[in-house]
Amino acid sequence: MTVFETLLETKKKKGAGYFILIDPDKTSLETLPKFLDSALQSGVDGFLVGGSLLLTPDFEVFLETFKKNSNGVPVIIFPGGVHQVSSHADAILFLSLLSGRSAQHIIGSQVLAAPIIHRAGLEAISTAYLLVESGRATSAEFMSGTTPLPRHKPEIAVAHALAASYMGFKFIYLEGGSGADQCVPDTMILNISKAVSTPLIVGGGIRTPETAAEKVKAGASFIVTGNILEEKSDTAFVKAFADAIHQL
Ligand code: 1GP
Repeated sequence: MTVFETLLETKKKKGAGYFILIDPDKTSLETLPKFLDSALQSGVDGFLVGGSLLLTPDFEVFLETFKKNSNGVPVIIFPGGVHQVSSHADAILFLSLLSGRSAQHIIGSQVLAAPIIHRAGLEAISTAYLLVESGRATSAEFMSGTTPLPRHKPEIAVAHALAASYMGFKFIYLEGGSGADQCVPDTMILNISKAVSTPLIVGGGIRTPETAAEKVKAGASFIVTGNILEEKSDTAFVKAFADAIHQL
């Protein structure tokens, strides 16, 4: 079974899935095994690994350690650039920044990355990446130099999601941005989920299990949390997220 098929099964069985995002620049190799153990006990469905920058010298070693401690739960690269590819992961989100109008971020970097991904034997999961305005400039917005979708214009977001679905993307990632002030609005998620059947990943600024549950009720298939677990990562808190997201 591919990673994508496994994730679809998770959604079917649990109602929605929970992804934890780990930025290699913010997590030390020493603390990683303990953190992963706690996350696995809590019922996480997948790990996303990546960041806007990569100051950490060894992405390969980081992913190798990650994979060894992930107990079979999918490890998926969430790349901030073409330099974030490793054969130690199970899959990579093959992102195209459809909310922007930069050819480089829609297809240019993808052409550079494709042969590297092919050589690494990684499963590439095509993902339409839609940045959504979230109160203040985020790293993704700054680094890509693109304008996010206006948060109070769900119809514009729906048009982008429809385009993504007609283009055959496997996932649509609605992204408020790491550490966003405001997360993706429920109305936007609701409108998009009514218009397309492509599974929606929603992340950015989700700080409580209650907020995560609201996003699932609005139509999110997968929820991502990153920053909040850098502040607080005890097993009970992570489990509260998993339980709020698994609504079946
Ligand atoms: C960012 O969607 C992810 O790419 C997670 O965001 O770090 O704000 O949880 P947070």
